[in-house]
Amino acid sequence: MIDGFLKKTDPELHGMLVNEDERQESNLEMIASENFVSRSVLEAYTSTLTNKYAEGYPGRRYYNGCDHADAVETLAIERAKKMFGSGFANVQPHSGAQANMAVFLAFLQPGDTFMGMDLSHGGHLSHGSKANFSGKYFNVVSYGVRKEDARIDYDEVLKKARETKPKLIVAGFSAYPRTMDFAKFREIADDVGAVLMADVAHIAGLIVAGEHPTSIGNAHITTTTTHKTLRGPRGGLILSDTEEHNKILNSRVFPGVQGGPLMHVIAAKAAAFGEALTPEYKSYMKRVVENAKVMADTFMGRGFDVVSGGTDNHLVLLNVGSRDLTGHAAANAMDEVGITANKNGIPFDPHPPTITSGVRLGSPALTTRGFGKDEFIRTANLICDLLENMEDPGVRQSVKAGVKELSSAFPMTHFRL
Ligand code: DSN
Repeated sequence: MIDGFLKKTDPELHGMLVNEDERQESNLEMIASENFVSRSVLEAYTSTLTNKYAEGYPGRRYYNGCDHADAVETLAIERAKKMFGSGFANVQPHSGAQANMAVFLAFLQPGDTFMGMDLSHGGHLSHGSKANFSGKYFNVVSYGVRKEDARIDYDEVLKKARETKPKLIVAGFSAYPRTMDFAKFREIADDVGAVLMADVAHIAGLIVAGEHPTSIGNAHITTTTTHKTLRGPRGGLILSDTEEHNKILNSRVFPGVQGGPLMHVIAAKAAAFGEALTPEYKSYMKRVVENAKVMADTFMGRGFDVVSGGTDNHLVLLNVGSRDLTGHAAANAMDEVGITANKNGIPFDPHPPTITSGVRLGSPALTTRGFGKDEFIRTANLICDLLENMEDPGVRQSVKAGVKELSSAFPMTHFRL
């Protein structure tokens, strides 16, 4: 956190926030959807724009006093367009799920059919889970991955699309370690006359840096969050290809699903987008992908089952079920020694989402911290040591010591002045 008044005015809350700073610094953060923002992003996030109501869009606000808000939002929009090479951008969604909701409201009526990846095969809650608005208000047809190789079966997607005639198809995921073929998805969408929406929340940074084929030009609409590989503040973003789509999406974000935009978050998005346009960011993303690969190779070298036999992106899905463990037990044991990850369902998982047979691990945050291949190999080996000896307190102690050594060697200096 940025030190200032809080320590004096509210020591109780200050203490809690410092505890979180310390947790982030002493633990190894491997949740694939998390990252560490720069000091500049954090500073923009804590700006006085948090005080400002700015319903509407630049030049067309419902409140006065928006000149500076307009300048900031326009800057964020221009940078977003430049980053992705897209024609139009809406930087107001408060989150990825709200970005997706706005797209659904733009192209679907309640009861209409859309297709999305099954949550248990790597999709996302907002891609049609029954527990989410997307699954409650629309008729959802889910596609998944093949049992043999855990890859999307595009022939099966086409077959299902022809049978069910969805109005919209979502190409996106939160736990698919392989390259997504957006061109193939567009062929399928065109075949059935559907709108193609790409949700690139996890791989946005890879796309910006050229480490994953882009959805722009294939998908009619692309949504993303801004806080994962993009390394910005928590929030959402919508990119579109035509004036007509942009117009309807703008109206679905505000006033469709949101009120006033979070202008301080939009300022922090502008700061992060500025960083993502630099050569340093490009080289960071290259390292993110290399580090995930080296991590997957290390697990497989130790005889662990990595879903799909490796990774093309920033995440690795470890099948701990094949070692008679649950994701729940494995992720908790990792947490105890200071390695933060999340239990995750794997395709055809026999366990429910609260238990699971998998652990999802990502390289973005630790790569930001400065970890290179050697450190990822060491970290993966520590995880294997732990998972092979779950009941051995001596191993736990030595893994914990290894974690401490690694975290101490990479202080989070990028945060500080
Ligand atoms: N919860 C995010 C993730 O961890 O992938 C997706 O919204």
